[in-house]
Amino acid sequence: MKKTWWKEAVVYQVYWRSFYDSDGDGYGDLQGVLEKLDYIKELGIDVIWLNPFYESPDHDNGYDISNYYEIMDKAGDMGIFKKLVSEIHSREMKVIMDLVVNHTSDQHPWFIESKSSKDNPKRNWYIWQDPRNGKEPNNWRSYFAPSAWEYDEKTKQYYLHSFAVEQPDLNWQNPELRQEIYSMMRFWLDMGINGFRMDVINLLAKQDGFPDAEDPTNISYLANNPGIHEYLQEMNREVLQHYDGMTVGEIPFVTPDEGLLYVGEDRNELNTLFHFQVADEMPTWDMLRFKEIQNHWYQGLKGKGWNSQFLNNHDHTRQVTRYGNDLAYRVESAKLLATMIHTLPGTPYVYQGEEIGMTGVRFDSIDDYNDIAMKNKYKEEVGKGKDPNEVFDSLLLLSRDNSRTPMQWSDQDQAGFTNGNPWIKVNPNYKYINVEEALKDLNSVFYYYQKLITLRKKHDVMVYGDFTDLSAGDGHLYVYTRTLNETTWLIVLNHSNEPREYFLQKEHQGSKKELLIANYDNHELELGASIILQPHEARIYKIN
Ligand code: TEU
Repeated sequence: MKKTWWKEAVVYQVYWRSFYDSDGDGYGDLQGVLEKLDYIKELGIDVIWLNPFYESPDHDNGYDISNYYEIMDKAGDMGIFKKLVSEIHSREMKVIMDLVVNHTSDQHPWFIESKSSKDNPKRNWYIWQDPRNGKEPNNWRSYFAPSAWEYDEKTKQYYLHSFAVEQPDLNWQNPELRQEIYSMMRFWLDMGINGFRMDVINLLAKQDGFPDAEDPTNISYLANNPGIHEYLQEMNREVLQHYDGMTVGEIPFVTPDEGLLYVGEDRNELNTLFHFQVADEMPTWDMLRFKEIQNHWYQGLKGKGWNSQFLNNHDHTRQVTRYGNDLAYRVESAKLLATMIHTLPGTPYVYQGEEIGMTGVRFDSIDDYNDIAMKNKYKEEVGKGKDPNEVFDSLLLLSRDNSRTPMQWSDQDQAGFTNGNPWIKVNPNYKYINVEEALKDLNSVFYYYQKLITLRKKHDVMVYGDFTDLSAGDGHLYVYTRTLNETTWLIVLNHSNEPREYFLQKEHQGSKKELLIANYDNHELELGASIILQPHEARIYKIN
């Protein structure tokens, strides 16, 4: 495959409001990111992805934008942002921003105008429909609300919102709106940013005629609708192809075949994508399903398009809690998951705190939570008469706040995140899981990530090597090779709480091998017929 910087890169996601608070208001901020750039650089990161910091009433933590050209006070201001970009660049890193253009805030002046009357010139910038039999235009649900439609008393129509009521969907059929978005993208690219993570970008096109869904609870009808590829190709022609940026589309409800339509190298749309098959289909770890998903995507994109690898982000519970063992084997398991993500085909993402093995959280009451998705769901279910405690318990594992608690810098007050009152409580385990500890301990998760990232920089096989799964059918061991020209790496992972034996293929036995990295103190270089792996043990061998 064609070599490009974004295939070779490791991306670090900074959820800035929980990263580092430089001014004591309880929110992380851009100045805070700036102050921690050396830390990110030390890890070996190439690209920083910043979650949205545009002006916003902040109902959905910045994903409800009221002005695309300004920066919200909590985050800082344009001067600080420019300085941040230049400091990132001077450390030879790149920065990508969130692009949120499926919807705006209901406080965006465009929507205020659109809502003001049926003949307002901006009416058609959003999606308005007449009631059907005095009710919603159809039975669609939204991500965050029981209906995707909200009634406006004044103009007696409903508007569409795929997310919260406060996040009306833009009407991409309108060419004027599209041009306005393209100018906005140029504005930020011209300022020197290196690309975009594109929020739910496959939701831009809507189903013609707004038909009822057969199963309204399966909201995949919101995604991948006719017209989407024309929009993205136009966006590419008008904006993206004029910059050497990277684009990663957030693309839920997509199969590898459909995914290729977004990221195929001959398609002129996006560079790479996040699909959510793992997140959506695996509430907890399922080795067989995971292998199947990886194989599918590898086969589907092979030689034609590029994938991303991640197990968590600001919407999904921290990986060591959801998919590993955050108690008895927290450190081993955090390292195993890292080994896997950094050696599977695609660009790896590190979500802040993952590199020190931060875990999910369990607060006592719904009042300690902030996540609009969780809170709306709680209200909806309790409203139906369900037992509040049961509803609360059922929402804990997947609450988005699991990954949004403040970054744990030290064992000081508020984990060293802020001098003030943090906007969301810190995870009480900061006393022993924190950056200061990690940097003192040569066996820490942090240094393991650093080593993995260094390997990626030295060895093309980790980026471009062909992938072969050698462990089909095994529910605990994941063993695969990456091969590029004469070089072959063998990756051996025991994703379980018990020791397990792996029987090597004939051609991998014998002669001395190079052990490139391992998460147990172990130097077994002679590979016999089998190896015994400890719980959550991970090793990478160079076998050729
Ligand atoms: O998330 C969209 C979203 O809900 C998916 O990422 C979801 O996690 C996926 O479909 C798997 O189930 C994005 C942002 O990341 C999120 O924080 C925002 O709330 C949302 O869009 C609305 O902008």
